[in-house]
Amino acid sequence: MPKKIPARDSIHPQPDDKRAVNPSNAKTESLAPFTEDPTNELMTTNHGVKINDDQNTLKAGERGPSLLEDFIFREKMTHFDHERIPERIVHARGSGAHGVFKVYESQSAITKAAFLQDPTVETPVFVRFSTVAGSRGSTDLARDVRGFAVKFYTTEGNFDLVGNNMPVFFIQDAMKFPDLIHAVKPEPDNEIPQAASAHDTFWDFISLMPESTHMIMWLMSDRAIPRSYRMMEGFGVHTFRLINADGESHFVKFHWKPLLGVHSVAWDEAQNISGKDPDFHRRDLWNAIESGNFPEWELGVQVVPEADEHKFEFDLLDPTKIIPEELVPVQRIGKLTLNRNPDNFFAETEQIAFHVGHIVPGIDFTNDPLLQGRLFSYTDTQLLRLGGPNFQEIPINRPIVEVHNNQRDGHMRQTINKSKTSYNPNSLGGGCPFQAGKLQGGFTSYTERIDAHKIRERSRSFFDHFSQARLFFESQSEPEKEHIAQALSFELGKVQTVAVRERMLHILFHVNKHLAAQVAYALGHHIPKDSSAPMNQGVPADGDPEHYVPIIKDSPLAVSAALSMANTVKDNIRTRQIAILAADGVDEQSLKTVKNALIAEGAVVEVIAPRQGFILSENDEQIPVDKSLLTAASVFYDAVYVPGGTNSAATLESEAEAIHFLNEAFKHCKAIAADASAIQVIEATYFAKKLPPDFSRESVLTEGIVVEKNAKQLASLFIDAIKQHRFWERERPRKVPA
Ligand code: HDD
Repeated sequence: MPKKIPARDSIHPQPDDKRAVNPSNAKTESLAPFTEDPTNELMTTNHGVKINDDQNTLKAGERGPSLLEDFIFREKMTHFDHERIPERIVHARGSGAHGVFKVYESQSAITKAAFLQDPTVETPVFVRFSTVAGSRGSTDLARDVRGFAVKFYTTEGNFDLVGNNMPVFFIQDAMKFPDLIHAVKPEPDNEIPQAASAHDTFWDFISLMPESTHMIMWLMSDRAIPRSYRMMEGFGVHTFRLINADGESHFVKFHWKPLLGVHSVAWDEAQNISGKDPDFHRRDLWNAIESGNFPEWELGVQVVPEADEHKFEFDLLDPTKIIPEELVPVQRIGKLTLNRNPDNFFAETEQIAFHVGHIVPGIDFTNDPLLQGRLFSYTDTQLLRLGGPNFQEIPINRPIVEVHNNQRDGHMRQTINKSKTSYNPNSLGGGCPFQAGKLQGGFTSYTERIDAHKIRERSRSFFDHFSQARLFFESQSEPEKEHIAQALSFELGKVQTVAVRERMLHILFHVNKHLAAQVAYALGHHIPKDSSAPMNQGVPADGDPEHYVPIIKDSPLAVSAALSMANTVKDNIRTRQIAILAADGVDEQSLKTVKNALIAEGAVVEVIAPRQGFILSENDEQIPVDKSLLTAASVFYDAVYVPGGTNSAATLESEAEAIHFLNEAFKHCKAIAADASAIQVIEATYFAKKLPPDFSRESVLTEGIVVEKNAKQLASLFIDAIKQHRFWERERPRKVPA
């Protein structure tokens, strides 16, 4: 039995360490015996022998050769040589955290799942967010789908909700998954580009797969460049089933709704962050949890009774379709809170093994052909990645309930199974372990009636590829539409093969003619007129091209408000990062008034000055500097404030980096505030001339620029502006030279 070591929190409780108050839960306790802490311990080999010298190899004489006998060196080096495991074939780049889930009220009417019954029960979870295409070391800010995978350690075993931050997928059948990923990953001859879809093979594939059009709209939207993992929605994508105690089934779509709202960065900002801090999202998640700003999401469900399966214009089994919230509202049934960072990235975040097939009684699959294929892939991939069939024994993967079955042995087996029998039925082991009857919580699959021919085909109900792509596009605000057009122009602009670009224009034509025209113009192409030609997806198996011709129709809904990020939560500034640009001679009164007001609203504020250390205020007070203009950049912040003070303003006005900071913040549509006495700094920016002659209260909501004498008044206007997140209207008339 390994030594029982207390979890990190109880070893090093610190006064300001919010982690110390984390409730311990069944998963924390299950991890504790495997947790190592070197504090006040002596160094040993892996076999427990104390090490006297970790600096030198054993040698034949001071200047002689090293000896093979040196078991300490051999062990250390061998372990090092074997430290790496294959990265995930997709979603390699990720970041994770521990947390808890609580249901608001019993969901017994629709499901018997134990973790959805009792509002007093906290279910431990581990969540991993990820990008899809990039390698482990790639940037967080790539234009990409984000993975949103949640492992619930329930009292009935593990339930994994392995979702994304977009509610649909590129393809309808898992058969196409390797093709999709081969197309988006770096090209095979030169392994370029890293973590980017802007290249020929991706768009070649997409242009031949009209079923991907809806997902492409999401991918080209700002959803693909989130401000933070904490500000993303999550979706289970497929239609699943919920099963209640009477065996009744309801179809369900799972949603995660972030309490901070859904926010993104600008594309130029994303590219800039990728260079300056490729760990931007990882750092943001880590810092938020370390500082006690625990990220929260509500679990939402859209529930469709079994009898309504065929009520919709689309097929519930088609993963390229959403159920618009106007048709079936999202009911918020519980809350997820991430409250503890992992102790060790590799042991927890890297080794966690999700599987869409990990379900518990009360939840079941549907026949969505993408979901069905996923049911095979996830265990298969862990066998390679984690090295064998015992990956479920890795501490982070263990359920909090006991495991008893007749599976045995294999590489790295940890469990010491007692009993002479490892087969069932048996009499020598008393018949143990027993099968669990229904009343004992044994899992039984939903008894769906299937009466069908074996057939390698796709249902005709899957062939409307454009109506929801159009619904998504039409539901966007004007700036969001503009961003989609720009993203498509960027991505297709990187494509070398003219025929691929042309095929994509034909597809876009079916979404929105104006969008197709805008992109065609940017690419220097003709606006497509006839759009029927390139719609087949290769040669159909039965030789009948009819089977691959998309159905062109409209969605019964013109727009769906939930699809636009413009309608998201904008009522708070919690955890927003605010920069205060200051220099020696700053007016400490206004600096402190505004800083305190921002902190009181939950923002994170940093003072940035020409150099690190301290600045001296007008009244010779020392004000600590958090970052210098050299290490900070506007792209790390959501808003910027310039306090008054004649000398400070004069210094900043002549400091090119400070002016660039402001110009760039303006370019990226962020809230900017300045004390009236620091107006000369604003006047030194290129955008000053674009503003109305006197900046007033009225200018705040349209432009997000506040210039004000009274610090309290300024703080309140500035806070209102930051709540808006970004002032996208500023982008027109463009362009900004920052
Ligand atoms: Fe997948 C990982 C989400 C389709 C095969 N997938 C993976 C992860 C997420 C998703 C979030 C990372 C989990 C983690 O953090 O460890 N995948 C999705 C969603 C899909 C989807 C929402 C469509 C609705 N995936 C999909 C298909 C297949 C796979 C169709 C194959 C048939 N996915 C995998 C995989 C991965 C994976 C190869 C790589 C690493 C892993 O599983 O553990 O098995």
